[in-house]
Amino acid sequence: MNSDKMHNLSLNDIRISDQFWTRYTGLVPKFIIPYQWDILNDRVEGAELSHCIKNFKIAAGEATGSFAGAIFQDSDVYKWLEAMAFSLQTNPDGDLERLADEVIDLIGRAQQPDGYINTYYEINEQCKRWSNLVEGHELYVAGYLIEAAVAYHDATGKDALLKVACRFADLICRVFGTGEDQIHGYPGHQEIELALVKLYRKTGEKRYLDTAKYFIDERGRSPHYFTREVEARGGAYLHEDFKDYSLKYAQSHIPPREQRTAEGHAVRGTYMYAAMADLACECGDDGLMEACEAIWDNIVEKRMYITGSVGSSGHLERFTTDYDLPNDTNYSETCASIGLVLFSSRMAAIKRDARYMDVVERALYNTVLAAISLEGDRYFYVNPLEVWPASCMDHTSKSHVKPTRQRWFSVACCPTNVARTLASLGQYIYFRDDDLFLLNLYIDNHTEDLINGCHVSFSLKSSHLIDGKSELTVNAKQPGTFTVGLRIPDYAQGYTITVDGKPMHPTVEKGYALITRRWDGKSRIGIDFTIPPRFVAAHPDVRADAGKVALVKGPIVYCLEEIDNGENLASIIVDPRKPIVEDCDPDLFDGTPVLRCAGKRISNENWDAALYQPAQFITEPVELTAIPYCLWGNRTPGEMLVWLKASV
Ligand code: FUB
Ligand code: ZN
Repeated sequence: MNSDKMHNLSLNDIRISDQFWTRYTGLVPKFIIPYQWDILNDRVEGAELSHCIKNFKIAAGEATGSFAGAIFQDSDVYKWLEAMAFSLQTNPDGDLERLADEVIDLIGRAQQPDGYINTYYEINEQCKRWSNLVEGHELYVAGYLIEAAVAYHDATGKDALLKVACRFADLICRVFGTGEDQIHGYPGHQEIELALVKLYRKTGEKRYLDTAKYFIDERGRSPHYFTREVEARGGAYLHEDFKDYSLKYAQSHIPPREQRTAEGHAVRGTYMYAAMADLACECGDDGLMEACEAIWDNIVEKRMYITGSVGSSGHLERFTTDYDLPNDTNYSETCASIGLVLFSSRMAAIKRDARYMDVVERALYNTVLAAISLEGDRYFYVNPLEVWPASCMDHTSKSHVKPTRQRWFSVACCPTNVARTLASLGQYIYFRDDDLFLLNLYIDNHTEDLINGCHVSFSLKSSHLIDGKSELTVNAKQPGTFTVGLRIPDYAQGYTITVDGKPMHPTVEKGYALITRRWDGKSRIGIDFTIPPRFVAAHPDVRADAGKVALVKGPIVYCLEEIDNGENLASIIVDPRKPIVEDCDPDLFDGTPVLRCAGKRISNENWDAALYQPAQFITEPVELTAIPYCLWGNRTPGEMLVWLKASV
């Protein structure tokens, strides 16, 4: 299995020039990294306090005070650093690099002599290391440190952070395992597993891979480590939320390789599934891969929102049951969508199967982008598909739903996760192997690579989101034979492919149209997908969407907003047989295509004070404007709706 895996290109080698995406990716070095730096230093007025840098200073003995923030607060600094590292790969910037080096020095000074680093436990000396794996997050935080260190080494070749990470990882490898003198536990929040695989790939040190594998193999074994740990504490929890804790919450009810459905906390789950895919590949473990395939199918066929988000329940941020996809009380945490991207992109590379990239694309274009404002200074943590702001009240089933993006959060895992995802977008565009080059995402870019010994440049120009057209220019500097594969997205209703204007009918394998030939000099591959806007329905067993339709075009899910369509969006009915018109208004989101269609609204004219009366509906015609879901909440706050009532 290992040998079949496709590889990502190095971010150093990809330049994104896409108009749709650079609106966001361009903000990373210019605004997002500096803004988040100010946040981490508590310098943004009106934002929740982070205290992150202060915690490191206290742990390093350079400031006084007590720890503040969530137990995993350090992870925000590490994710910010990883975003910085990815950004430096594509946008070298001396000032930002100097800032990163200063932060890395500080982290190094906060590390303890035996390699341990976690400011919560260092500052709160009475809290014993590794004593509360259920809630403690030490391994989760360590994972982000390791990922940042690998990325920073990739970006700069500097090894200061990598040394810090390796020393901590070495300690973790000594502390955890099956040996008599080792702790037989595993993380309460998965993340270390995929980080250790990265560290193994970076350093070639097998102990990192072995420990990642140990964490997956040990998890869910009976007698359960977490049960014993909680019992040893007399059933006490650090956080009140954990009173409803169950083994399923952290996917430790049965061994991961026996799991077939997505259960429990959605971020924990998706991170673990991503690590399982890595390990299945590295260790040639077919049993683990079988579990990954089944879980992925369960998510995508029964537990995922049309926007590529997961986690139907606001309570415990978790997966629930098949087809339970409520639109206004869901959690759909940004980090969980990012976890789904991590899982699906690994599956795509390992299985060489484009259907996994369909999900990566769905999550990126919808939930991940919705999570950040157009200015980059505000974020969604929870991503509902239906919002009536007045009803998002404290102490209700919607208390977690915020109708407007926030500057920051007291638990702020999502904003830095968005930053690192945007900064590393390039990694998803292509996969490559010795003689195979696969185009996954139709995002304008330029890259160069050595394929089958031949130096080749690839340039993609695409107006995919508007008219379905793209052109990939392949420039082979020396003649060479290799295969170029083009992903045929699941939403394409038809397509044509040409090479230098001549129609081609390439074979399609697992969703990739494969063109094998001897490439010599410049060739232009034209790809024209039929992707009209359309109404789609959900499986009839999705109770929340029964009798409703959503507007989509290609990967983009659309929604109605109050500012364009008036209040009470739930009173609108559309006829899915009626045409949808595409329109571009230069004054609306810089001409981003919007969709317009006719509908009708149930009027309240014939009602007086009565709450109920004999059914008699009066409707009035309305012209509706739908905008991309990812852009909602960027204007006057108000209602938002994805699934519209349909006259069937
Ligand atoms: O526990 C760490 C992070 O905080 C989780 O991934 C999020 O769901 C949030 O609860
Ligand atoms: Zn999050």
